[in-house]
Amino acid sequence: MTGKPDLLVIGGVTERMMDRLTAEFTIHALYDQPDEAAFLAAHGAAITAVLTNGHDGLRPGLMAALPNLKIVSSYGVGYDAIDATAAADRGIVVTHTPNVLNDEVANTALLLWFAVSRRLVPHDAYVRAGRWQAEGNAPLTRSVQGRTVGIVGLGRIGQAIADRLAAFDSTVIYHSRNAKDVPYRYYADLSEMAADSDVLICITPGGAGTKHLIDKDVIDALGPEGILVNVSRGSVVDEAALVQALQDGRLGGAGLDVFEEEPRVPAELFGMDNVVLQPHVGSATHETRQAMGDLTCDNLSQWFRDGTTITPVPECRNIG
Ligand code: NAP
Ligand code: 8YV
Repeated sequence: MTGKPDLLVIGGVTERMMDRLTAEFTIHALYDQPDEAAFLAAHGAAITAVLTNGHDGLRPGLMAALPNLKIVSSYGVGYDAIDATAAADRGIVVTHTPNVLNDEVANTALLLWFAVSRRLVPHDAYVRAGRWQAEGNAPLTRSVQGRTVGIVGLGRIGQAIADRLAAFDSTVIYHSRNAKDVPYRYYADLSEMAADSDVLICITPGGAGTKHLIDKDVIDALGPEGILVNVSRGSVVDEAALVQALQDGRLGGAGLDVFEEEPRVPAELFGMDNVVLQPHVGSATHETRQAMGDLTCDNLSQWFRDGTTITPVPECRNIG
């Protein structure tokens, strides 16, 4: 008996986080348990804190098996894999890591758009295959300068994307549920915005409210010269409709960091040179993951110190 609170760690964490957590908590790593049911029967009642991430979240059955849970600290900003309303109803506070990753994810969004538009990956292959020498200059590409960029979800990260777009003389337009006090044109109708966009960058939360927001109609409105960038959640885009549109030539290209069934990616995309694929790495740099990890741990430490948290999700702002 150490007297330290019992923390259930659901997914992998960095060494820096683990060093700090070990000093403050009795750690139970769920991923090390060969028999989850037996583990929960033995330790479920002792666990007062959970550390998870945007991907693993917290399954409802697991939350139910932790009767004395007080806090869920998630290593990421998106928390669609955690039922925060159910947690709030039980008096459990859920925290996440907003803002510290805005710049990184915004950079990733532009990186994907630029890579697709300027054919970065096929051009790299062209050089490596000796084709530059053998066949001469590669074909021309489409400029990223002076484009109309539609941002789907003008929140913290969406605004960071818009800020960067000024350097590329973009016309920024946006769609969200509510119009904001910003100098960009608001579209209540997403298909209408897609029709006016050269590039559509999707950066809403995931979950039921945004499921397949980018559907066949939106993709068709974006059209054969349009580029779709998704750095939000795979669930936001109807992936089957996207694959079909790319196969039919009804969409110009796509830069995708997230997928409906990660880590499974539709194999049809692998042979397409107008598509750039990333393994959900929008925030995955040493610098940003360190800031996210520190905030994830800070929320836990502060809760056990004084019963408050730094960055609770909106559903839990009245707890602690
Ligand atoms: P945020 O500040 O809450 O912004 C979300 C935006 O989406 C808001 O503008 C919101 O505006 C809009 N929105 C919400 N529901 C919508 C709907 N049904 N239709 C249209 N717009 C909707 O969140 P954030 O910090 O920018 O993060 C956004 C998301 O990015 C996260 O939730 C996460 O899923 C994703 N993300 C991905 C990565 C990655 O590695 N790829 C990294 C970080 C974050 P209204 O309320 O006006 O609708
Ligand atoms: C993380 C993310 O990859 O913050 C988010 O919502 O999607 C990413 O930053 C994810 O949370 C896993 O840690």
